[in-house]
Amino acid sequence: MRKLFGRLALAALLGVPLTGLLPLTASADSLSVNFENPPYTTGSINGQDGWTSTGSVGSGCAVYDHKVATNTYGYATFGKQSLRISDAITSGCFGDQTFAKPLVNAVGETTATAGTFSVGARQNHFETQFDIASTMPTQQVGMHVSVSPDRGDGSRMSYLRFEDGLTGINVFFDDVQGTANPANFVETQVATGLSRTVPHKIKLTMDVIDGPSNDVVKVYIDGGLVHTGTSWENYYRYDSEAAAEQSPRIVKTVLFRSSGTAHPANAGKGFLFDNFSQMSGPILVGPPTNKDQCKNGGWKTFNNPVFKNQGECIRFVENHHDKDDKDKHNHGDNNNHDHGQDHNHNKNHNNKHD
Ligand SMILES: [Ca+2]
Ligand SMILES: [Ca+2]
Repeated sequence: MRKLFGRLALAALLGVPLTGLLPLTASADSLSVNFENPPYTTGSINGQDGWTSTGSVGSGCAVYDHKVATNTYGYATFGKQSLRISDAITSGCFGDQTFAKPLVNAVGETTATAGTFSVGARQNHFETQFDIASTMPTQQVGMHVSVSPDRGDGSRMSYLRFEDGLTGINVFFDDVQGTANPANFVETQVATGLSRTVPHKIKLTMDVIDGPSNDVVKVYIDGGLVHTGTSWENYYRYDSEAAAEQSPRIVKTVLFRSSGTAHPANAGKGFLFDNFSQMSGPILVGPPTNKDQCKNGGWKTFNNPVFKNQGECIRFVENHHDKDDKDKHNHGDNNNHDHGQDHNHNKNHNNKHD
């Protein structure tokens, strides 16, 4: 992990959240969007199926080049339409950029504030996943866009930035480390030179846990975990820039944002986003890795997956884990071996739950 920017430079790049009002639309706890027709039509996504992008229709700081576009790019998994975003036009504003249809049940620790937005049934786990691809096989100089879990007004709780580099798409992750004021934003490059000619699957998960310095954010690219970091909770808790609302923020949508230096040559091009999803729910517990974790009511503590009873939990472990163990430890004395192992794990189990 390395710090690429001084804090002021980074703050200028990232900007500061603005308070804004956005209409909320009823939705479920999870949302999957492929931008196909129906209901999506080409042109601005503002007002389509609960998405907002008021700038892109001329009602914001700038008319961003964020549009539902016909897929003429040959990506089979993208269907006939995708969300296309370029950095031809940028601004330092937030509430007028592109936001996914918000979830009903927001994610936030107990003290996370909602501003003008509704919370629903508060959850502590957020996930978003989407595919990104380039509209061009060659570099679009300067092309960049950021994607952030947000409550709907630019109160970002995490941050990914995609940049078109010399060798392909570069991906950066920013989190806030420590409790300093001003906040210590740390940028980490989590991917370098992703191919411009195939889509890439991006996934970000966020566990928010009561108290400072403990949220867990994970970034996956093309199925592999590339980084584990934390959220921006401590920026909102400790940085005097956030004095007007000195608390972490809820998350219920994803912000796609064009800020920083504009590159007009990228107009009508940029990156495609498709197969988007987001969800809120409880922090995942499991899967169990030892049968004794299922015993003494332990099966009830798992939600990944959920078990109906102890037997189902034990069968799951037998099918997913013990086979590996036996292969690894098959010395012909399985009975004794398993017995000793069970004993140890039982102790661990009790310690954890007492
Ligand atoms: Ca599509
Ligand atoms: Ca926390």
